[in-house]
Formats: sequence, C-alpha cells, structure tokens
Amino acid sequence: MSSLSLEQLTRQMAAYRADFPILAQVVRPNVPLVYLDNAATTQKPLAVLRAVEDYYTHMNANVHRGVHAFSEKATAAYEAARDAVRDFIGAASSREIIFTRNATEAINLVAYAWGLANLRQGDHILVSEMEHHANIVPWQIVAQRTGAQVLPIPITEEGQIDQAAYQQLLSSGRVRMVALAHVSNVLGTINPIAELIGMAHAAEALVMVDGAQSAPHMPIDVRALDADFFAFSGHKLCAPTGIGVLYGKRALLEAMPPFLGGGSMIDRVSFTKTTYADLPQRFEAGTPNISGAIGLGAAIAYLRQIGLEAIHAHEQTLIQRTMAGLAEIEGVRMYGPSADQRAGLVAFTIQGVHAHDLAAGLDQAGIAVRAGHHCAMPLHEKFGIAASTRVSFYFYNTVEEADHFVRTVAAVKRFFAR
Ligand code: 7TS
Repeated sequence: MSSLSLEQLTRQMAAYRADFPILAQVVRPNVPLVYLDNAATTQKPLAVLRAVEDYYTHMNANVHRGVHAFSEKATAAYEAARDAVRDFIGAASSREIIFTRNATEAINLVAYAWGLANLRQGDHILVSEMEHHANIVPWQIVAQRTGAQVLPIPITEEGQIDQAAYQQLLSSGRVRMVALAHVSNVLGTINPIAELIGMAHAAEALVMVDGAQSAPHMPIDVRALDADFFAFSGHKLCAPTGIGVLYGKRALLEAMPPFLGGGSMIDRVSFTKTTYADLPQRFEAGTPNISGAIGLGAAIAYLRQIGLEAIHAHEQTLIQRTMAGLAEIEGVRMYGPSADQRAGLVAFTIQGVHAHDLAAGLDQAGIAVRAGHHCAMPLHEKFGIAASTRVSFYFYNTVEEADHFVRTVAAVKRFFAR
C-alpha cells in the first residue's frame, strides 16, 4: 500500500464499487444512491452474497451434530469462518472466538456471564461518556442486580477520554471492569486503547473493548492491545446482519459460567448435574447463524485482500475533505477531534436547521445519512444537543460523493435559512 500514491489509492478504492450491486441503485429515477450511513451498517459485496448462497445451495445442514457428510461440510465451513476471525483480530486460539448475533449480544454476554459471577456490592464499572448504549445499558442492568456502580469516565471538549479523570477513577481500587469504545460512533475519536487498557490493568481492572466501529476500518490485534474482551458486529464490515463476535482471553472465558443454556453448549445433561462443553461451544447455545458466520468469513477475506491500512488511509482522505468542506459552511458545528485523529465519520449540527430536516433534505438528493442521537444520548446531552446529523464513510465511497455531500449540505442550509 505504501507504494501507492493517494490518487492511485482513490482510484483503486473506486474500482471496488463494482463488487457492490446496491451501489448502482437509484433512490428515484435519475437520483443515484449515495450511501453515507456506513456506521449504521455497510453494504455487501458479491463475494459475501455468493458465499451465503453457496452455503444454502451446496451444503446446508446443522453443525456439530450430524455424522452425515453435509453436516461435516457445514461444520468445516463454520469453523473455517471462526479461524478467519481469529486471524483477522490476532487472537491466539479459535477457542477464544465466540459467535454472537452482534456486538450488542457480545457485550451482554460478558456483562451477564462475567458480571453476575464476579461483581459485588461496592464494585465500580467504568464506562466512558462516549459509549454507545450497547456498552452502557448491559452494565447498568448487571450493576442493579449485583449492587455494583456504573461510573462515567468524562471526555474533554475535543472528544477525547480525559485521562487524568480516568486515572483518578481507577485509583479508588474498586474498579473491576472498564467498558470502552475503540472508536466512537458519534465523535469518530480513535481512542488510545492500548494505553487505556494498560492503565486499567495497572489498577487490576478488566477491559471490555467495543470494537464495533474500529474492526471494520483499521487493523486489529487483540494481543498487542492486551484486550480482555473485544466485541464487533459482522454487518458493519460487509458481512450479513445477525452475526457478531466476542473475543475473550481464554482463561477469562473458561472461568465464566454460561450465558444461555440449551443444545450444543453442554457436555452431559442429567437432572442431578449438568456439565458444560468446552470453549467456544459453551457460549453458543442452540443452532447458530451458520450462513452468517460463513458470510463473515467471506467478508473478512474480501477486506483483507483490500487491506485494512489502505481502507483507513482512503477514509482519511474522505473525512479530511469533508470536514474542511463543512467548516466553510456558516453555523456548522462538528463534534469530536480533528480529522487525523478520527475514523471516517463526523457528526455535526447547523444552527437553525434541525438534524432531521437536514437528513431529509439530503435524502431528496439521494444521500443516505443518519440523524438523531445515534444511541449515544449521554454524549449528546454532554454537548447540549438533542440530535446531530452524521455522515459515515467506507472504502467504497468516493471523493466525488464526499464533495456532493458537502455541496448538498450547503444547499439544504440555504433553503432553511431563507
Ligand atoms: N457499539 C458501537 C460503538 C456502535 O456504533 C454500535 C452500533 C454498537 C455498539 C451496536 O452494534 P449492533 O450491531 O450490536 O447494533 N452503532 C450504530 C450506529 O451508530 N448507527 O446504527 C447503529
């Protein structure tokens, strides 16, 4: 990648658009789709669509049960997807990879299975003010059940974790778990997660990293980060919906009681004593999303061939250009750090224009963005706003789309300012 100029990179990325049939759709006659809502979910390339179709066409059977040929084929494909995830995030063993429905379920799994067994009255759970509700609410539920307390880690005006305040909270000696987003879905902030994990470990706390917005956009190495748990969703990285991943350090997962009970997760069942299966099956009760896992494996292969560093570099081009463009529009306020410290998304408000009106105006031009609180109400409250409009890129977005977006924002603003 380093041998490519930015211009070559831009051209190369645009070529991948041909792999995504949906990107050639129109919203209305003569209004092409400009899809800039990638933090919500991403589009799926033919390689993923075909992997799912191939599974149902050629090998559909339940996994880990049958002795028949197709069950073995399906099991091999399902487990190959697990190995692909292990390599993708640098885990030591595929046993540390648990398939879930999404990042939300992965976080809930840890909150319930680890939290109910380990949290006591007076323990502290830290969550940053920039967390998505998925990394706040499960901890609140489990805190209520155990008597533990959820405390917010403040963020600065620039949208970074306030490290002095974080250190202060850790120094109580009561913190057992720190729940942190790797990348914020509103501020775009890329948190210095290895450093923040090191601080937690020095205080003998574990860290749950919410990687929903990082895993799709940059290389991840859970061992280099020393993350205890790491969660992400397949659908935000070109895989189908309904498949997600929980990574956990083996010793931690092995010490955790099950989350859901049922088939597949047991060793022996009797009415006197039931014992549980080894990892990862212990945390995969019931028939899993087999086609989703296979689709995720295909998505990972596709992204790795593009290169996660190249993806990040291209998104940097798009976000720098977009933020520079938005800054020219009077009344625009952007939230979060400068472009070079963030992933490819920005949430903003325009004085006198409601976030939803702006999104509706953009939709008229075929541009898909999200408006609202983006499942981060405490963060919006912190900045004194009820809603923002968010544009979020992926590698298949082009410079032309970014420019079209900025021009259309300016036009919608002029319309409402009349
Ligand atoms: N964590 C973060 C940081 C997220 O951005 C999201 C989804 C989740 C967790 C939950 O992911 P899920 O796949 O389990 O739903 N964020 C968004 C968003 O920003 N707009 O739509 C979904």
